[in-house]
Amino acid sequence: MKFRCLLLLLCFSTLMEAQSASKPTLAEAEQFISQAEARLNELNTRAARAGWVQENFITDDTEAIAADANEQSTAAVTELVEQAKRFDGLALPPALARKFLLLKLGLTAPAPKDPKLRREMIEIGTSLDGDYGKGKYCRRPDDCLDITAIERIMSSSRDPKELQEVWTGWHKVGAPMRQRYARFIELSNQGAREMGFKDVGALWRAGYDMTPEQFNAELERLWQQVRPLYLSLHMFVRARLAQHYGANVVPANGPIPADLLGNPWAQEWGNIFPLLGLPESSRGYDLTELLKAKNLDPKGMVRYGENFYKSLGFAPLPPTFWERSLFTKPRDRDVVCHASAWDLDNQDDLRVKMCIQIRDEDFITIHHELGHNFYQRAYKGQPYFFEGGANDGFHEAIGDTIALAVTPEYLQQIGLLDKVPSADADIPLLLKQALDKVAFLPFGLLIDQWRWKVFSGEITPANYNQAWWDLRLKYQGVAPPVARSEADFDPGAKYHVAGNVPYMRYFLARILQFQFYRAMCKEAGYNGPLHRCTFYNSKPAGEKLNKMLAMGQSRPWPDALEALTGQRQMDASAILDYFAPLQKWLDEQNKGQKTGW
Ligand code: X8Z
Ligand code: ZN
Repeated sequence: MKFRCLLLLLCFSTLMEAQSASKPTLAEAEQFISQAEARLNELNTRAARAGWVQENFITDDTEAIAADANEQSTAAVTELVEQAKRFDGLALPPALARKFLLLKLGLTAPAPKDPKLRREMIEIGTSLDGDYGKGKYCRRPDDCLDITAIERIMSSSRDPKELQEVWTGWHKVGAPMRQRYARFIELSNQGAREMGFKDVGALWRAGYDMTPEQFNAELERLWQQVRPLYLSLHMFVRARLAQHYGANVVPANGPIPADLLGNPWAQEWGNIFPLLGLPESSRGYDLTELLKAKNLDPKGMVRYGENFYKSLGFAPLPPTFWERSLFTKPRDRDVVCHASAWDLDNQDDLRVKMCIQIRDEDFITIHHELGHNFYQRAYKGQPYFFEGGANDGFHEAIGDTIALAVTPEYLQQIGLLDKVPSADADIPLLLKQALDKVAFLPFGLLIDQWRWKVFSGEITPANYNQAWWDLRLKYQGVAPPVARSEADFDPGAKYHVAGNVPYMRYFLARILQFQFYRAMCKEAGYNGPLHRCTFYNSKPAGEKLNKMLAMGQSRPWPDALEALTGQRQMDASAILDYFAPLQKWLDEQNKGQKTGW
């Protein structure tokens, strides 16, 4: 019996060797990919369910369960990538070759083949995400602030002492992550190398249908296009903040303290509009006030978002979306409040998870999240590997494109605003918009400049924090409000670093959304000043958008871009067009002042 068995085994392994040694055929490659798609689809659905529970109920147990599921799908990808090497060099039709590439790019955190190391990496990743979600700053033992409370204070407090204290308090969540983060980088880099990439950053940059060098050049080109606008905004804001807080708090020619910009990360500045010397009423309305006046609850806000998509011809969200989503921060447990959109089964189980506050910022974020959900549903007919954004910047841009069409005219049409303000309100409205959209650009660009260098080893744990603040200074012109050291780990106080979510996508999205918006306005037959356009109710604009969304990731992104905009290049001229009147106004305000820091 033993003998027979051994023989059988021998025969079997000889057969396998013969198969892997023989030249693989196209039919085998096709079969390999279709089996991989079925397997990963199932494992991902399981991991998504476990991840949903973990982020909605952070406990040691849910972390362990999520880590298990994540481990299984990560192990499967690692194994499949290894097996796929057999097909290297085989001439494949473009769509199939694309699937092989997308298989390799499927893991944001590639893991070592060694199961023990893989487990270690995944446990660290899950614990960092959980630590961010549980993060709190306790001013007093009975007064602990979570990130939602921190954001609220930083957006509305005008007391520099309080701002500095709360900023410093929140940034304490980073320090305990430092060592685990360094180990996480080490392990994931090992995984990337075993897959044939130089490091994880190289893997992340491989998802843009061009070489890493070309991608870097594209980023630089786009940044140089928008940098003058950012510098004008920075100069103006600094001068007005100096008037408000005094030159001892805001230096006339230096960087702006990062705690004074209305947001814990100084990434979007819209909340400090009231400090900039324009009368609050100059905008004609305040969206937060309108939402409050309507007595809207979080779900009601999401309904408005859904309604916009429906007006473009998209089908309503399924009932399960409303039953299963999280819209309000639970009182009695820790959740990851950072907004996200989920597609649990690659079919209809779409959800958002968000701790909604009744304010303008969240109204925009709701449209952003729904953009992910409508994209997910539009490409659900694609094969597994093509279920994704044309590139990740596209995914982040869709909802923002819709939110750009939330104009005074639109708000009036849906009954939130009585009277559309006159053209006098244009500059104040554009300024408010620029504080969010333009201020974000250098922030969006620098996070992964930092991370790519961390992955490549150019930034080491010994200078994590210094390098972070060097980039913040170089690109944003902001400085920490209190002295920092390598005992701190300020990158960890930003969700996407703790949660290992790539960030360049948001920079790309800030450029792309204006390009999409301009194209949809054109499709809707609009031809006034760009910033006044809404394409609410335009079926032609919706159809064009849907055409691009339905392509998913099946084609190189320039094809998708062309489908919506007719252009094959990312192009910052749309964002510049949109803000052209503001740029002119800022130039006048800034006369005689020094630019830069
Ligand atoms: O993370 C997000 C979304 C979820 S994908 C809420 N955003 C970035 C951030 O908050 O840092 C949207 C804008 C940038
Ligand atoms: Zn997003």
